[in-house]
Amino acid sequence: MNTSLATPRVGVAATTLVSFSTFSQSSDYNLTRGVTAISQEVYDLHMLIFYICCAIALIVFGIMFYSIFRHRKSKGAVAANFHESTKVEVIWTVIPIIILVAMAIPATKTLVAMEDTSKSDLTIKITGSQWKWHYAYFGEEVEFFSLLATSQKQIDGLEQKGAHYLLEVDNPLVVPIDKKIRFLMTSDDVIHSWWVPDFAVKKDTIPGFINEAWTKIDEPGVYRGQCAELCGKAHGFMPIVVHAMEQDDYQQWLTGKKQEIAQAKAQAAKALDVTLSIDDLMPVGEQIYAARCAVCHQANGQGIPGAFPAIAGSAVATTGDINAHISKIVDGVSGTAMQSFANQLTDKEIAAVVTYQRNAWGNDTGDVVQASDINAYKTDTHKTQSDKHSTAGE
Ligand code: HEC
Ligand SMILES: [Cu+2]
Repeated sequence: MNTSLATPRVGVAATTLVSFSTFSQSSDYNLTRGVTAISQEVYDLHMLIFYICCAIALIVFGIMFYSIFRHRKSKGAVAANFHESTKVEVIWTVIPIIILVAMAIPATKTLVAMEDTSKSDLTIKITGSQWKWHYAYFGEEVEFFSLLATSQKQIDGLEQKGAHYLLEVDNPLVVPIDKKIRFLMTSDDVIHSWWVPDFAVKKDTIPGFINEAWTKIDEPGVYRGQCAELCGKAHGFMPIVVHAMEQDDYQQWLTGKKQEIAQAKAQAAKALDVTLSIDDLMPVGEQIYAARCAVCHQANGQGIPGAFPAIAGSAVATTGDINAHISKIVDGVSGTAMQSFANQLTDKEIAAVVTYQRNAWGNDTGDVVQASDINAYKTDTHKTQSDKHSTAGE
């Protein structure tokens, strides 16, 4: 700071100016510069238009306050009385038009660049659903769900909140740097919005629609974002985490992920031959329930009246027909928030969570459901459906 400034008041003004320019460097209050060429462009555009607005405000209010002060009544000022001055009207129409056009030209250029998804190196489909993201890499057979990883204890205030509270996930999206990545975005239920400020990407994901966006990241790093469209109860609990890596690291990750997926498939197949005891299934089921079901049906199984049914004491989870219970999880209930978990959980996981629901919170049915039961249910219903199709065709 310049110490030669005469009065403290000027000092304050100067400090404000200094912090104003550092403010544009990096600030919690300003837009981020981000880590892509587009985000830099968006940032520059934002600052340019902000400064134009400041200049306009300064000129307009300057003239206004000067005029009020200079031509005040106590000085004996008499108001001029004129109507329909064509000259003035032309001036106050033409000047704003020039300013607007001058702002629209760079803004349009940036917007057009943001929409241009051509010549991409890699395509990733992003699907939002209540309340998680699903990523599918085109041509790679790699796809996975990405869920909030913050523990319920932190959310409930029973544990110290971590550095990335509500901004951490189990499976981050992993992408290479310096490659043009095209995103195809859609939703399975309501409208969500995939937003990562560092990329200047914020796009609605709409059921039945596919929106496009793209990014090309300059620096390796971990970038975080959130769903930016109010999408229901756990809207604030579906963060986005992107790991941007050098090409080699990315390839290595991709190979590892493919192995992981293949292993999981092999394990799921093996699980069909295994008969587990209730003591084996309950802890697994409890964990899955906490991670995947409690957000709606609540940890105590009581649900939320009017929105999510209670599982504790529910007829579906306590009486005879276990397939009716399995159906809720495998098929979902169409038109409601109860989605199909057939592709989100393995047969063993579904078996565990069904067993858990049938024996927790005083549901004590003693029923034990095995992975093979889930598999049998899937095969049966599939067969019935194709039977129906063939009958309909006759
Ligand atoms: C996004 C919210 C949501 C999530 C997450 C969710 N459910 Fe549901 N679930 C519902 C809703 C809503 C219904 C009621 C559907 C209807 O109208 O029949 C329901 C119904 C059910 C029922 C039938 C209850 C009854 O008595 O009718 C069962 C069983 C069930 N869910 C199990 C699960 C399991 C297991 C999970 C986790 C793997 C889960 N749900 C996750 C919203 C959810
Ligand atoms: Cu959302």
